[in-house]
Amino acid sequence: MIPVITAGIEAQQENFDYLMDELAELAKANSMSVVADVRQRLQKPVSATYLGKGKIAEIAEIARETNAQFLILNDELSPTQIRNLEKDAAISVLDRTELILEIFSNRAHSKEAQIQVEIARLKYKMPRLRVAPDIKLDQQSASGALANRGAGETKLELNKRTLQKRISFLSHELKEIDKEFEIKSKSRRNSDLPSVALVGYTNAGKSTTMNGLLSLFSEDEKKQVFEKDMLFATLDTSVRSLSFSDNKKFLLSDTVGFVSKLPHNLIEAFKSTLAEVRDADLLIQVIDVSDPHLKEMISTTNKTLEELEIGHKTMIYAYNKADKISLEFPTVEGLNLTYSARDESSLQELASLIKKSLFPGYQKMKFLIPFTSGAYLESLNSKANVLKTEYTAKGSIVTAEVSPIQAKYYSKFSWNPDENKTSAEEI
Ligand SMILES: Nc1nc2c(ncn2[C@@H]2O[C@H](COP(=O)(O)OP(=O)(O)OP(=O)(O)O)[C@@H](O)[C@H]2O)c(=O)[nH]1
Ligand SMILES: [Mg+2]
Repeated sequence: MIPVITAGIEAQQENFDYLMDELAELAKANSMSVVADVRQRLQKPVSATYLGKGKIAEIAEIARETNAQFLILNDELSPTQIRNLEKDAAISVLDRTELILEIFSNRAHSKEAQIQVEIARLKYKMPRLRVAPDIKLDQQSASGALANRGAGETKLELNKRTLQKRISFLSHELKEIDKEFEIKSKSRRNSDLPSVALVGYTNAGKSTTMNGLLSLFSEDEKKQVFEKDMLFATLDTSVRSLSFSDNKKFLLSDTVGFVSKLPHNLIEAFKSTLAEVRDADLLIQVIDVSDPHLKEMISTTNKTLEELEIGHKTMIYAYNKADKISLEFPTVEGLNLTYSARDESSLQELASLIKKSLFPGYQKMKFLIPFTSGAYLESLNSKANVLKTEYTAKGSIVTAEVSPIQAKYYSKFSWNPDENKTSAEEI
């Protein structure tokens, strides 16, 4: 663990304590341990140095005493602020954005995630490029201060162009990968299966919930996704197809978690990964109910969804980890579920909430299918949830649960023994 100091300015900032606690968690996720947490109350950050003079001196002192390696700031700083702070406090400075980018970079395994993170890092770096004034970059023309500056600027231009080229190259690569994803997700969309996406704050238990649902529906261990007690365990989106025992199918996706002030470049870069969320028919927001900051976490998630331009969608609020505190579970109230992703009856409740939300308007109907229309009987058997089949002289009488579309499709066979017309019952 690398010793670090965290610091932040409380400038009419909402939830300041929460943000500072979160910053410490982010540092931990990056193998750093916080040896001191310095907070300053100011109207607004000092434009040249972010923190005030006194606080900087205090930090320099702490750094000397504790041997802290980095000073981590709670906001995104300007290049000048970072430079001045590093000089005055005599310690390397990282801002919140860089820290998040660093964690993402360490966690990225797939080619797509690696490219997305690298693009975000380069875009962060671009306006911060500078040429160290004491390095003579062009020995031949470094005869005077002005000449030196000119050479530096040229070098800077060159560096910028190199970065820009790399960003273009990576963006092109990403587009190629996305094309493959797009084909896959298009074929999924064409399959007409409704889709559900798990969203929420990082470490809330999305992947554990996904795995719980998967084991409820299938015994195939290979379908399971990675889950771990750490921030941003998941960076890639995984999609699985699930089928209820009555043949109703849907797609379930697990994706990257959110955190406050997620860098804008990172959100931009991850937009394609988050396409499954954008296209979902239903969102399940997983919340760690045992965390005292759950309200802030919900608002962080909702804000990030807004930033991703994910419009208003039906959302199940799934309050997870109820087993960690003395809360009764599972309990359901409308679209709110209190549960534990490690508890089977909880997962069954969640599955039935998903079913109710995804398949409204299903009805139980009776059909009389003449023997001459065997193909219809076959398709009913394979596509609908057939509850009962009776064979009579006139044909097969099938009782089945059907979707509104199916009800229309098979309507010419609908049969009611009493009135001889459609018999439908909401379920
Ligand atoms: N006690 C308890 N722990 C849980 C429960 N659900 C998940 N966890 C634990 O919480 C940690 C995080 O779970 P994940 O499923 O990886 O969380 P996530 O939301 O996918 O996190 P990221 O992928 O990092 O965004 C793991 O150690 C899980 O075992 C639960 O219901 N009860
Ligand atoms: Mg996960």
